Amino acid sequence: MNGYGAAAAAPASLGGMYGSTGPTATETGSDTADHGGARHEREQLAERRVLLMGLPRSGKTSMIKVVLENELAYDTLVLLPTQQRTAYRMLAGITVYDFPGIDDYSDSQYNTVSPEVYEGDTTALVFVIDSQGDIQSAIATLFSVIRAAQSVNLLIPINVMINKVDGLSEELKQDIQHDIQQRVLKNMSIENLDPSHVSFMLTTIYGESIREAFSKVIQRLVPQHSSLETILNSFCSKSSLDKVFLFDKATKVYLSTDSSPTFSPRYAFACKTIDVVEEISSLCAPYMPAASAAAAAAAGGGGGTGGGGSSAADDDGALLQRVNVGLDGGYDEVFMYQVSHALLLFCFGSPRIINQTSLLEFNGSKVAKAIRKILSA
Ligand SMILES: Nc1nc2c(ncn2[C@@H]2O[C@H](COP(=O)(O)OP(=O)(O)O)[C@@H](O)[C@H]2O)c(=O)[nH]1
Ligand SMILES: [Mg+2]
Repeated sequence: MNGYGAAAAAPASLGGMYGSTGPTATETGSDTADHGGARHEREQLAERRVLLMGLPRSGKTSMIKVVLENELAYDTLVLLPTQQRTAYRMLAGITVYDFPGIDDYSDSQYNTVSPEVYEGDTTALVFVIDSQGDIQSAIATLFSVIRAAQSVNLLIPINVMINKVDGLSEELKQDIQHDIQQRVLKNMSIENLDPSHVSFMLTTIYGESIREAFSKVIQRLVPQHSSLETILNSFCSKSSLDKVFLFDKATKVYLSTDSSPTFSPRYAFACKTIDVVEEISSLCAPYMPAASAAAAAAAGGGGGTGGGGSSAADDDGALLQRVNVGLDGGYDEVFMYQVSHALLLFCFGSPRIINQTSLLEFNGSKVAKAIRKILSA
């Protein structure tokens, strides 16, 4: 659907297996990197990184396939086990490292994870627990990882994703989360580990919860994330908007949002609307005023229009699209602003802003320029 998804999420070069003495290859075999003697040298890891860990078959690789490579959840049913750590590059210089599953943390393979993997204030840890699997072993392994990570980086965010919650009732999901949360926090206090950077999320690859969870993890790693939030706050207040998301179009992960509360149904709605509008756009010939079309073509951006609303492009090819939708029984205005070929602002507003589209376009173009500058996108 999007023009660059595969390239943006393609596996990047691989770090070697820790402690290996020979060349290693990516899972896809497309890239090799020699990290002979890696135990003694510094790891060649991306500065902004997400470490994806957990027991085998908890769903780590599936998450990546669905979120970063736009595969259907059903296509992950027969994934082969991950043999080697594999890197997937995202926007904004962030790399997600998919680790092989860990059966037993004391197993030599995992014990050789170099401590510096956990270092740095732009490193985040995601630990995936299968909600329908062996939770006891998963928690034991999680503790080994927390001990190792906090011994070198006390501030590392630890995101526990309780996965495979599809098909569970709301009540059961809450019970499972409560149970896991209680056990982890209790044991942390017994072991004198710091619980303040541990968070818990319920996820399934069969829904938007996995993209939302990834968004929350990744936001903190985005360059100048607090400046982005300030820009979006000001965009909201100056343009009478209720909520703005800055989306990576390829993955529908949001890189930033304003500081008002984020409600999951709104995020899920935004994802679905982007899909629908893109689908319509791919079917319809794009309409653009002649001058704007030329500017968009020159900037190499633009994309399609449509989705039942109006559109206009600014000098940089950034494009405003308006879509009327019914939300929560009420009637909201939804605007999408193409910041670049890769980024999109998704704005929720009340019906009264329908008369202020020129203000929105003006402010949107300023905000888009500032975002492009920050993210070099
Ligand atoms: N029902 C369900 N199955 C999932 C989910 N996530 C992953 N799976 C399945 O779990 C199995 C193992 O997934 P995989 O990604 O290989 O796990 P990994 O070893 O942690 O990388 C696959 O058959 C996936 O389809 C989920 O959210 N719900
Ligand atoms: Mg795997």
